[in-house]
Amino acid sequence: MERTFLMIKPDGVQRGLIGEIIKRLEQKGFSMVAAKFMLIDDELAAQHYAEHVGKPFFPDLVKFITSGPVMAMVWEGDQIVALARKLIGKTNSLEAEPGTIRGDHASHTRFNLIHGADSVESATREMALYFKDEEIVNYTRAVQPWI
Ligand code: IDP
Ligand code: MG
Repeated sequence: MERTFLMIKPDGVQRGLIGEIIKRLEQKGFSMVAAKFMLIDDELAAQHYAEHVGKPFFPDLVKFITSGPVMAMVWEGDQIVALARKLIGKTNSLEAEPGTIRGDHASHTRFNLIHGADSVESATREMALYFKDEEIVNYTRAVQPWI
């Protein structure tokens, strides 16, 4: 079973979409194994988005991601890293297909509601940035054999 790091961004929290987003992840058959409602400071933002330091959109991205509370989470499921990225939808608002979280609820590239780790390596790195090992809960949902 694979794990990934997912985070509802400040726009998702402010727009009251925490429940909607979590509902979609649950309906897909994924299991939440850790969650933290929190603020991100500039330092954590720079660590999280280290790959984007120096890009034109970086300053606005940091301003956005630190602008209000986020819901940081770890979810579990078979091939969840790639599957969650599909569920989330493409980064560019014009490419985020209807049916995806971004395609259905976001209309701008920066304000795109949810972050999802883009590879198993990124997932491991990001989980460690936000959670201690003991904050991730090991359990199996009773319905798992049917998923
Ligand atoms: P991802 O979130 O789909 O993995 P990344 O390329 O990793 O996309 O970019 C990180 C975040 O930076 C995006 O989710 C979005 O909020 C913002 N972003 C990316 N590209 C642009 C852009 O061209 N303009 C404005 N914001 C952008
Ligand atoms: Mg990314």
